[in-house]
Amino acid sequence: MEFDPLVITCAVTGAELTKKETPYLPVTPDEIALSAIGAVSEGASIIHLHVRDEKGLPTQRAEIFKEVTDNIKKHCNPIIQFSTGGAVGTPVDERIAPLSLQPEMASLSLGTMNFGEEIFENSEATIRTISETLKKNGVMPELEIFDYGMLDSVPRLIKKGYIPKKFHVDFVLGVPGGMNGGIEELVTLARRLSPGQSWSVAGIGRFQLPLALHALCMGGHVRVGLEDNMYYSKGVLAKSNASLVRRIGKIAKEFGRPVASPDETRTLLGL
Ligand code: KMH
Ligand code: ZN
Repeated sequence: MEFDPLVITCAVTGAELTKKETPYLPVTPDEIALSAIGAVSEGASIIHLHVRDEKGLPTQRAEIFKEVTDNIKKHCNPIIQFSTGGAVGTPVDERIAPLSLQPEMASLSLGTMNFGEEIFENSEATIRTISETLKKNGVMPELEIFDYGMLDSVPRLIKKGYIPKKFHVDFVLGVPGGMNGGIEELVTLARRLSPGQSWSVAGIGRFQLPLALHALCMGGHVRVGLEDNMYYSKGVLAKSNASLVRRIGKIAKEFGRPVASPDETRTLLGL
């Protein structure tokens, strides 16, 4: 079977973890940029980016996104995908703030859900506000699908004009409150996509590696990184984002799927 080169996205820090859980989590702007550069040097072509403020708390402040992005771009040229999810509880006007910087891509979550003990709010009004801002700034969305119903709402949201024709799909599986991170769930979701639709999978925690391996064999793409999984193997913390990217890149090459460069990824996604 002929597959496209593998697009590896690295979600370098997220908004939920802290250094208390893992000392290897990058949190300052310099640490985040350095970690992203390391991930790119191992084959990541998309960086899913969250940033933190001076206290290490999640923020959507545009100037910090700019600082980190400028720093990364001095060394390499990955697609930088801003998070519009922010942290649980971030108001929508803050979530859209960094989009004025016109990144190549940004995430767009398609439904409200329990997120562990909290609520990740993505009402239709929130989705509309984010999607209008994406459109205004010419940013391609990556649709974050945490559960089956979110995928079902895609055609409806396209009809309403909330989702543009071109997008990338990312299944985020294994969040407590979302869809389970089993192989069956991934297969069921991927089967529902239109032929030729690009997709990746982000498995949370212990689901990261098995789901990535299955995506590799199914012709999908993968997202790895400390935002989703702080362990390298059972009970062993991952020492860097680069190590998680390196492992999947190595396996992909052995399997016969070359790893896509940033420019190959741009072509694949139609950016
Ligand atoms: N921090 C999560 C609540 C995204 O980046 O778009 C949401 C999140 C999704 O990480
Ligand atoms: Zn995120």
